[in-house]
Amino acid sequence: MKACFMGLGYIGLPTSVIAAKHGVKIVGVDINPQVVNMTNQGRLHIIEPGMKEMLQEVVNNGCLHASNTPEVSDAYFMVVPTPFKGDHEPDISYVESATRMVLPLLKQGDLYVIESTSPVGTTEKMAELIFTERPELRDHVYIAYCPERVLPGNVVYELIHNDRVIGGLNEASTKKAQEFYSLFVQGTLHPTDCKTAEMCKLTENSCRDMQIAFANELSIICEKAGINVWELISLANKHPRVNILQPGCGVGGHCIAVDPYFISSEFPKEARMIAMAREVNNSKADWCAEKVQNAMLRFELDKKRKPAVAMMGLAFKPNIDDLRESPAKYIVTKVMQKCNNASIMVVEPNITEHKIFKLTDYREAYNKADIVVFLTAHTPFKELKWRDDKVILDFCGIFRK
Ligand code: SAJ
Repeated sequence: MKACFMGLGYIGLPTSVIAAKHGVKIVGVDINPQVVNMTNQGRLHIIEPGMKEMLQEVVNNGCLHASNTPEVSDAYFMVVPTPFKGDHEPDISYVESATRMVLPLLKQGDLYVIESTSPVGTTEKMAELIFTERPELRDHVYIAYCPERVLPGNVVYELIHNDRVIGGLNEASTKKAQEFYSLFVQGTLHPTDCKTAEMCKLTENSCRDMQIAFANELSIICEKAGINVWELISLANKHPRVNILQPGCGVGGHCIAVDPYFISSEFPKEARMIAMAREVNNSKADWCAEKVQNAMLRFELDKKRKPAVAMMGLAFKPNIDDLRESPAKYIVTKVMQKCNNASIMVVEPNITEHKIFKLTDYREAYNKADIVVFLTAHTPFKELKWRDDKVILDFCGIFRK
């Protein structure tokens, strides 16, 4: 069995490495020459615990190699980005161009799978593209959608153990795709049709976005009411059927902050709560930035001098180095733009250097600052002791009860 993975990013690379470990011969394709070179040298271009050793092993034993063009295989996987454009409409052009690249190689009996998060109807659209260009393949290739659902940072475990949803263009395609994933997935492979599988991925991330929006909305209400939101949530969660997530300074990353728009842009009248959750989570970052600016102004009025401010955390979630769509980074930038004469220290313990922000050690910043703003709940911050002599804005529950 030989498989061709189109896209060697955060999902394509780990999936192809795990498949190679389970006996599938892999060609991984990427348009970025640096990614291709590094992969062929057995060097990991992403940060993912446990992945480096596995990549070295499958490259050294010849089970996986990278290239900038696809090769004739038995199965083809589209694992490329699907960003949004304009007014949050999904952009499936990468899926389409990856499909066009493999089109000339497809032959009878092959499997074609989309893993990229995609708007409903994408698999059927790509099937039409394939059959228009290669009419002789109609009813002779297997086409399916199988979304990934792994959590960055825990990918090796989740790729093998999570259940997966597999939606074929027809039953034969679903079965063929199930056969492939059963080579390395120990979780259950749930069969469905391709539209349901597409919607399922969008639903999972929209559900989490809505639950976080509920927590963020509560945090704003509690602030006005003078209630500790962390204590409140922990108490409410003692109810056997209540499980509220944690508020923060907003929602970031390339999944939860993006995927709900794939539903709301296509169903704008119907997707009212989904769209509202996005608004609530986006506006939480502005609310936090405003709180910081107000605290700075108050300090200046009271003390007749400008405060030293520590902004703690830039990553989009705890204990990672990923700043994509990070609300923390957005807040730091906004505060810096509004208060350009202020002394602002920026802290991110998971990266050593940043091309825009000069980074300060977290202990030093905490000691020196008059105002401390906790944006990302990185574990090292939790060692710090509460100080009554500082103004502390704890947006992510470092000192939660
Ligand atoms: N967040 C909160 N409060 C919480 C949980 C998260 O504010 O209680 C924030 C985080 O700080 C972060 C954002 O939400 O800014 C997203 O983080 P996350 O850990 O919830 O999710 P991601 O984006 O790293 O990964 C999600 C996962 N989806 C779900 O849990 C439903 C993952 O399983 C998916 O594979 C991934 O999206 C994806 O690729 O779609």
